[in-house]
Order: sequence, then C-alpha cells, then structure tokens
Amino acid sequence: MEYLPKVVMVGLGYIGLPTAALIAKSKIPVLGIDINQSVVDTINKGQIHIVEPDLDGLVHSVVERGFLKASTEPSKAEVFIVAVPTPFKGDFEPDISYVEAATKKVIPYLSEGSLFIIESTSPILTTEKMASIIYELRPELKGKIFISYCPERVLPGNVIYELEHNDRVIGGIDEASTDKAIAFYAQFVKGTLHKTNSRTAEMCKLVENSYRDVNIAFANELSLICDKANIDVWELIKLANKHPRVKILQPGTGVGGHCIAVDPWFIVADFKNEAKIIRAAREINNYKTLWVIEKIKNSTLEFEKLNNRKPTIAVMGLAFKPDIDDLRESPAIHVAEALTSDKSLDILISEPNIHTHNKFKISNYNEIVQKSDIVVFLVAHKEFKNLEIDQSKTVLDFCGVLKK
Ligand code: SAJ
Repeated sequence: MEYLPKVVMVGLGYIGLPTAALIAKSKIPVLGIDINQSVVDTINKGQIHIVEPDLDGLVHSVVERGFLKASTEPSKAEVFIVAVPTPFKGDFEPDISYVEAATKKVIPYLSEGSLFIIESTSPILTTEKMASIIYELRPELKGKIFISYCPERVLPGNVIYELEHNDRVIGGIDEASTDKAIAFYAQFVKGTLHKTNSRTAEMCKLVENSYRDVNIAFANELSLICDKANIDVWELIKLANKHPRVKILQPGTGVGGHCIAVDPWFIVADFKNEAKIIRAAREINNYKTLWVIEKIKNSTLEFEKLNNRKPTIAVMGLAFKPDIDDLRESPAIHVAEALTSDKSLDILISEPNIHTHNKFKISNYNEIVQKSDIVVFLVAHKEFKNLEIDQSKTVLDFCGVLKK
C-alpha cells in the first residue's frame, strides 16, 4: 500500500530526526527525507545514526508502528519542514545553500493549502527569500500556501524532553501562515507557542545563542583576568553569584558545538557596524582555546626545565561539553590536535563517552592520570569529579571540574 504522509521532514540530522519522531509519536504519518542513503536505510530499520538519549527507542517504536518512514525523495503531504544545516562559508558568512536546496526539492510537491516551515537556524529574511523562490517557480501558489519560520531551541543531550516541553516562537510571512503553523505545532508541543512574524522569529533564534555566547565570554574573560591577578575564578564567580541579580556562567576551554559558536556570526555578517559585543564575544571565546594551549605548553616547558625530560600529559575530555559524546566544533579537540602535532610530546587522551576516534587513541581516564606528569582537564565530565590525583603531578583544570 502506498504510504501517504501528512508531514515531509527534509533533513534527518540532530533536529530533523527527533522532531520527525516526536510528530510521528502523535500518530501523524511522517516521511523523513535525507540525501544520505545510508541514513535513510538505518532509519527504515528502526535504528538511528546519531547519539541522543532516548532517541533510539522513540525512532524504533514509531517506525515499527508505521508512522515514520525515510526516503531520499519527498512526496505529496500537507506540511513540509526544512531542518537542514546552515554552516558558514568564507569569512563567517552564513551559507543558506542547504536551505535553498531543500526548499527547491519540495517545491514540486506543494499544492494549495500546503504549510511550508523552516526550522533551520537562518540569517534574517531567509524565510521571505524562500517564499520568493517558491512563488517564482510556482506563481499559481501565491497567496494559496502558508510559509512560516519556527526555530528549534533544544539542548543536545536533552532533546526529546525539550522538543516537547520548550516554548516555541513561530513567525509566518503573514498572519494566516503564523496561525496555520501554530495549529500544527499545537498537535505535539506542550510548551507555549508564541506568535510573531518570520523576521523576528529568525532573529530570536540568533539572539538566544548570542546571549549565551556573550555571557560565556564574560566568564572566560574573567578567567584570564583572574589568572593574572592570582584569584580563583571559580570561587570568585560563586561568590559574585550570591548577589540576587548576578548570574555569571562558567569559564571553560572555549565554546563548542554547532550552534553557539556559529549563530552569532549570522548577526555579525549582516550588521557589521552594530554587532560589536556579539563579535567581541566570539573572538574572546575562540581566543580562550588558544590561551589554554599556550598554558599547557608553558607548563610543559617548566616541567622540562625542572626535570630534564619531557612530561607525559593526560588530556581529560574531548567532547564539546560535559557528559555527552558529541565532538562537533569541540575546543578540546583543537587542544588535543595542537598538543599531538608536537611529536616530541607524550600525550595520552581520555574521553569517557567514546570508545574510539579516527585520529586519537582513546585510553582509560584512570590509567592515564596514573601514567602522566601533567593532568589537563578540558571537559567537566562527571567521571572526573572525584579522581584521586597524586600531589606530585601538575594539574591544569580549565573547566573547574575539581571545584564543583
Ligand atoms: N559553556 C561554557 N560555559 C557555560 C555554559 C556552556 O563554556 O557556562 C560551553 C559548553 O561547554 C559548550 C558551549 O558552551 O562548549 C555550548 O554549550 P551549551 O550547553 O551552552 O549549548 P548547546 O550548544 O549545547 O545548545 C545551545 C542552546 N542554546 C541556549 O542555551 C541559548 C540550545 O537551547 C539551542 O537549541 C542549541 O544551542 C541550538 O541548537 O542552537
């Protein structure tokens, strides 16, 4: 029997797949589209190609019950959602070519009354641009379809819960499009759905991640100042946060992941003269990783001077944040790459959330602490919190894991 989906989801990655599965859980038939045949095959077997808590069980159950199927080609449906990546190109300019390709892919399947939604993080005006492309190729649909923007805002590691419970901001290119999209999300989202226009919804997503980036940059800047002033930054932040209106975030190895380190550039690219704090925050957070590398190198030289031999260094953590296995845009990976590129150094690496890596040999974290002279904490994984570390070793804790 022919599969008749109500929803076509274009892009089955970190956002598209969980969202498709959540919609399917509400017994709405979904067809997921991906250009990668092996992703399609994996999902059709009820399996997943990404790591996210609870996603495997959900995908397995909706595929088994026949509410989610995957394919490389779209089909007719009532709702079309685009959830493909928006990386940057050249000098931190947003690259919306995937969104454009995904839009063009579904255009032949649109018909009167269709709802077209973009979820991909996008520079402002993207939704209006996609509307123009649609109307150029299908002028007869002008005013007869609904086009909206609804950004995802889920936290990797807690996606399934947040997809269902977070509030959503939904903006159409006109009021009817906003209302239609609100009615659609109301079927499977428990959080409040907030109405706006597409431009504001696009900016809202960029602003949320820029806000966090700026606040992390503040903490990272403090860590550099405190290092010079010989003040424990973790104690300082804890004390400052006792003030009822102060809530400083935590310094670290830098800002990683595919969102916070990327999205602020979308504002900077469009508002070069105005976006001064946003740009500075990006630069501070990127610089923090270079500073960490320098600190480790200096510590290595000091050890050599004192001991007349090169130290063995234990690198603790590779993920982009604590307690996940996601290595995308991870500052810790940059540090590990910089250290291992110096062949004269003996570098041991541990990451409790992965077993193997294509570049690095992953060792047990307890063992490498015992074998090393310098222990470098890059990610505050829970496994590292109560480690016994011999007093004779140099400990460089860049993520405050021993303080928490
Ligand atoms: N980090 C710090 N100090 C902190 C908090 C985080 O250095 O106090 C670092 C982390 O170690 C990591 C990076 O920042 O390297 C980003 O981690 P995160 O947990 O702040 O955020 P993401 O990238 O996992 O998810 C963010 C979330 N956005 C906000 O919190 C505003 C999430 O809600 C978004 O949906 C997601 O980006 C996205 O997809 O855009």
